Amino acid sequence: MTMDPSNHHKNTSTSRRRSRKDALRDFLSHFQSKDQVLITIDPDPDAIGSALAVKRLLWHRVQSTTIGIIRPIRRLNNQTLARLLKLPLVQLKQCELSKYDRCIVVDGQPHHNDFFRQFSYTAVIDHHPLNSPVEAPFVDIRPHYGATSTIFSEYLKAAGIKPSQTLATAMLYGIKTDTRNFERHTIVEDIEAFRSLFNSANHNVLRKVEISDLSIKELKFFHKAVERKHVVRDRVFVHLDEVTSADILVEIAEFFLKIHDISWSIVSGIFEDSLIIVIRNDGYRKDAGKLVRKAFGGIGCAGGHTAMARAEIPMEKLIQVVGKRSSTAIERYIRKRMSHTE
Ligand SMILES: [Mn+2]
Repeated sequence: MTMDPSNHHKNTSTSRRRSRKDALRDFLSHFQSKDQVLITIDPDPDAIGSALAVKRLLWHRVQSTTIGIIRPIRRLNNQTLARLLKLPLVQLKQCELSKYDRCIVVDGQPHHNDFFRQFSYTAVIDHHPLNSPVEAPFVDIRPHYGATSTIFSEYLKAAGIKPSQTLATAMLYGIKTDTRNFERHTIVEDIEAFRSLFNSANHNVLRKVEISDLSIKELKFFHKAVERKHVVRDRVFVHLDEVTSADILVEIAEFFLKIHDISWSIVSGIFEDSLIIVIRNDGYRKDAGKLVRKAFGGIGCAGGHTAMARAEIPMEKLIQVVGKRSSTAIERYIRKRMSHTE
């Protein structure tokens, strides 16, 4: 950071630093050396990074800290993060909750879900909007922050702690995911936290985590997609029949956009008795949302933004229009609708 020589800046930054130290002291004052502390999280990257930061802040200050996740980790990227960094995350069991003396929730608030609601929290540290009042001995909620990990990078700084590689990597990934690589809701504090964590993080792990969004089972859909694709000028169309999740359609739609002269990718499949059509384009002078509403808005629900859109049509309705449930008929229908509304 550049130094501003003016006194005004000096004063504000000094007072801010002092108040952060006060906040840290206040936070720590709620814990005693005999405490067994439970940190509860809904395990997304920002919550994981924040919980690890709490664990570090309370290290050697309390008897034990446990990071309890309220559900199994679903996203493959996050599973990869936990596996590569060997993160100490514990799936919480109802019967074991009574042994903890103090509970903390980070990157969430007590009323956010039924699991959190059962605890009487000692501390709540979060960045989500404050829609209903939060009562706890220590509350630090900053809705203007892009990530809770950013708040914790300030606590670590106030405590004079240099984060370990594992901690820095998890917090950096938390900030990157919550701000979608600074494409949304980012303030200068998030960028400053990113900068201060950057050199301590393991960028090889981070890269592997960020690209790990496929399972080996899903490869068969890629195989099918490559075999079945229809290229019409700068558009790729693929219909995949039954799929095991709608996410695979998104992954395949994004995959085809990697082809340098393809501008549109239109990938469809049947999931839970609806036809789902996922559309991606290069985002230049195009409007996927408008196109999809025109093409399919009359028969199903359709919407999106300039570069990404999606339509869902109940199979019952689709068959009324298409006549039969065959792949070729469905595919031809989608292609026709998409070209009529150019
Ligand atoms: Mn968050």
